[in-house]
Amino acid sequence: MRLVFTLILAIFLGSNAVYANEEHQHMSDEKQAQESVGICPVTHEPASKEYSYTYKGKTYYFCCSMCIEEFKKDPQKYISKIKEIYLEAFQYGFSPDPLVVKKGDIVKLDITSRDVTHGFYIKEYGINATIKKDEHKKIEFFANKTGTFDIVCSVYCGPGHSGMRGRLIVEE
Ligand SMILES: [Cu+2]
Repeated sequence: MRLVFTLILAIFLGSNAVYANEEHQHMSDEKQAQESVGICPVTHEPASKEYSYTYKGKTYYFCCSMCIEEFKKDPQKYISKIKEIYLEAFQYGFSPDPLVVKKGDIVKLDITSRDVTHGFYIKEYGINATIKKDEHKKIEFFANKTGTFDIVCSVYCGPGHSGMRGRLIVEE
């Protein structure tokens, strides 16, 4: 029984990964961020509104019903990998800096701007967002690449714009 389940899961994960890649080519990152309900904590693929499960007062979204069952077996195992981080952009930097996470984390950013409109661009993770003053943007990504990455402001925000940098460190 267990083997059958594993096989089905493997097939499902395989097809899902392809789907995610195709989807990515058609949608801009901005659009994807707006429509997405985040990343499935089990497969790390885009989650769907249709598959939600509330645990200890918090609602989590999944890519399929099987992932909900998987999550229920050991919720803490998956929740411990979700890092919620509040981040501020300002003239001319980001706080916290560096932003430090671990490989395998699902990073949920709540980004705001203290002053003017800024951009939040991380090339290696395909993230690019625009954040207006006092606006809160939620950005989620799966930290699957280790290293130190530049966070760049992608919207002209004043004379110091070109020097506006932050760092993302993804630890092994
Ligand atoms: Cu800026």
